[in-house]
Amino acid sequence: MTSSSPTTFLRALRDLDLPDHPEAVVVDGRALSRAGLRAVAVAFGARLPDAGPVAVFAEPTLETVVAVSGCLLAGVPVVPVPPDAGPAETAHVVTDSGATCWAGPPREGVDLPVVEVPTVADDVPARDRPDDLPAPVAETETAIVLYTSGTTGAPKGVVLSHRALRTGIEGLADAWGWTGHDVVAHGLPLFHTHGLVLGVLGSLHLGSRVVHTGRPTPQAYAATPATVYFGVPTVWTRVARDPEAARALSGARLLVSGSAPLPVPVFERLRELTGHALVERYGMTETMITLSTRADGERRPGWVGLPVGEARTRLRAEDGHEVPADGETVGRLEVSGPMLFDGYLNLPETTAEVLGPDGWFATGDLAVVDADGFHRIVGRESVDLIKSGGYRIGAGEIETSLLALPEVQEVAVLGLPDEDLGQRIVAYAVVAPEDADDALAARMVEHVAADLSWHKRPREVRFVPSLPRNAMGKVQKKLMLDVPG
Ligand code: MCA
Ligand code: AMP
Repeated sequence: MTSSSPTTFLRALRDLDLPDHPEAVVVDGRALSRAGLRAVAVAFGARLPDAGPVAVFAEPTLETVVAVSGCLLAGVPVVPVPPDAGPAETAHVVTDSGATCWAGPPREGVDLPVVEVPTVADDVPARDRPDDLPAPVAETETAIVLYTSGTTGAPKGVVLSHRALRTGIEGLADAWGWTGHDVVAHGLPLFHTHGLVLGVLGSLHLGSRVVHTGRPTPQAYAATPATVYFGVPTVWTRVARDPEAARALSGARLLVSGSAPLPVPVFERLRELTGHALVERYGMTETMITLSTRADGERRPGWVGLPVGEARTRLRAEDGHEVPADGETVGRLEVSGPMLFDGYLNLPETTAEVLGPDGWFATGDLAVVDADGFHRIVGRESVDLIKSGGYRIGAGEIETSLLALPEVQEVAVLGLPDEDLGQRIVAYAVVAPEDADDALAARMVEHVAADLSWHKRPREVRFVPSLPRNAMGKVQKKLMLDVPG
């Protein structure tokens, strides 16, 4: 296939050749068949004013699925907007992406024409309901722009083509034996790769049914019959603490964990309770899913397995040489393949720092590989990229936000180990002694939740007399991580 081939992403939604089901897509109890979804998605696409990107308020609703699918079928880039983002972050996403319209309820910080999202054919006037699929765009066209955090600055738009999404999903179909016979269940956010691209769009490409549980609680998973369950480690940690819910998942075909490291004790506990060794996979917004254990292969606790589909990996030492595949020597993980992103929107220099002209992307993760090609992720190079509950959060953006409060003189944000969230966001702040009280700590948390997003709020504030700095004045975060308490 050449790079200019027309897109076939969302094949099961385009062709309707696989068996349909009245509940092919269920979100929080509301359902559509694939034929029904296609009709309303095409009608939504027909309402778009131009070919500009569409900002979609990505609540976990059927409307979000319709709007995202409608954009992709129409060949128009889609920009999911986190529903918990504050006005400033929402405005940044909308402005930076160049979105020309808005799909969702009115929102502070958004001044774009609104396109109504239909959810049932009855909502769509007959003249708007031709269900004629628009001609597919080239595979190399942008499908989606996903905003994600870096170590500093505002979130960056990760530009992914139809080809990246298709090849990424088809690699997972091979690794997991994922077919139209599956029912996928999850309750993850619909503005990231895991919940939206894999859970929803992957199902619409491969023809599996998908059920979004509203929230990713153990009880909701237990109450949802499915063959494949997706969760971030926090979800699996909570399931492991609820034996009744865990046992309800025993009949599944696969339980899949990703987006952050799955603690080995959680893997072991779930094996006892469910009889399943979880499949663990590793990916990034920029790369889709690079590594995974296989449905038909070894599952090793603490390891993320083999390259998925057309993904290739290499591990490099500081001197640029590849490290030996001995299962011990740590190297910087690099990835190449057709599922890679095309760059950060409007940021060619930042893109060039991580994506080489040879097509290799530097992930910023440290890993080891053994002689069988099995990979283990050891950690990240930078302490400034935090993973909390599976969300990627930049320490820098939280620090910038907190420094806007007049009481905060200096601040350093760290991700400290947390049994539930993997890492919890802790803000170490220098303030005048008379200001250092619970009221200010609460205000700092609320400020970040409102200014950035709810999931970026510090879970804890610690007032300290000073921050450790080196001779250059740089805060020594690694030293702070070594100090208990
Ligand atoms: C939530 N709450 C709020 C708000 N939002 N309150 C006020 N304002 C808000 N905006 C309340 C909830 O109602 C709830 O209250 C409480 O806060 C906690 O909510 P919960 O959602 O349970 O949050 P949590 O416990 O902090 O989060 C755990 C979580 C969440 C559910 C696992 O972190 C999550 O959804 N993570 C998924 C992240 C993800 O999908 N990452 C994938 C990135 P109450 O309890 O009273 O009801 S993509 C990626 O990494 C790649 C490519 C990959 O490899 O997958
Ligand atoms: P995001 O762009 O939100 O997908 O975050 C990507 C980052 O999540 C990666 O660079 C890793 O640091 C981390 N990550 C994802 N999956 C795993 C995993 N299975 N084990 C360890 N880290 C992971």
